[in-house]
Amino acid sequence: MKMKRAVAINDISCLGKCSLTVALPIISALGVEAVVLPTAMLSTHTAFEGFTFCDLTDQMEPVSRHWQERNEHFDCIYSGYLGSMKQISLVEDFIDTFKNSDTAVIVDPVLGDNGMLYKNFTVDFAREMAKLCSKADVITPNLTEAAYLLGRDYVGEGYSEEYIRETLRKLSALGAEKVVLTGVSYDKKSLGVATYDSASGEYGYIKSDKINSMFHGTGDVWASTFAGAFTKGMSFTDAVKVATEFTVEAIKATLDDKDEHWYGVKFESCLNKLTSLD
Ligand code: PXL
Repeated sequence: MKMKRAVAINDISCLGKCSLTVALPIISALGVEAVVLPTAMLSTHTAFEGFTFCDLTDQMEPVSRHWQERNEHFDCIYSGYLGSMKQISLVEDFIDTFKNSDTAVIVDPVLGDNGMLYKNFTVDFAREMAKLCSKADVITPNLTEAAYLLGRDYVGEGYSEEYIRETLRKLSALGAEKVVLTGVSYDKKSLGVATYDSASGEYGYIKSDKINSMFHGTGDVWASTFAGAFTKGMSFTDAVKVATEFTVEAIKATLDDKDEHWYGVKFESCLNKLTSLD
């Protein structure tokens, strides 16, 4: 049987367990060929002090031109952390070039967390990211990213189900058919992801236990698992479930070592859950 193929457009944080060092093993474990288009190389992710940053923007066009000459095909285009407005526009061009009727475009609009933008990101950058979201079939923001994409205040707790549904509809109005909002919690004990499929008008909420520890890179673990599972052919709802369960397992596997392993989750010990999926 022909293998499905996803291209992950993301940075490579050499140490730190996020972006491509997470996307590659997870997508591969799901039995999907993982192609990478690296946007930058950093010594670590940006939550470490003193990271190096090598911009790879000028490599993105020649790499995609070579693939275009070869008539390469992607079943999924999955973008994550992008370092500049120029890179956003290059990803838009990439989608215009490679998206076919059977290509799923998944944009994880990486902008920030806990109400704050990541280092070096601005409100203007978030506005450009919202434009990229209009080219996606599925977008996967957290609550912070949703606020910046929609240009409204961040509400981190105490919101109603109707507020979340309205947020999902507004996010979908940016242009993506399906929206996943991560990090949604209606009570102290649980945390989950809220979904909206504008084609069917269906809302969903996949709940899991709330773990009172913060780890970096869990958004990338979630989005990479979702991208791999969706590309593999799972339904939107099933791919959301697999991604949520896998991320929670990976967080639980890290709890015994949470101070030393603050920079990312130990997803490696859970990869067998993905390789065993049909
Ligand atoms: O996990 C998101 C992410 C991806 N890439 C880089 C980051 C971050 C979050 O801090 O710094 C370089």
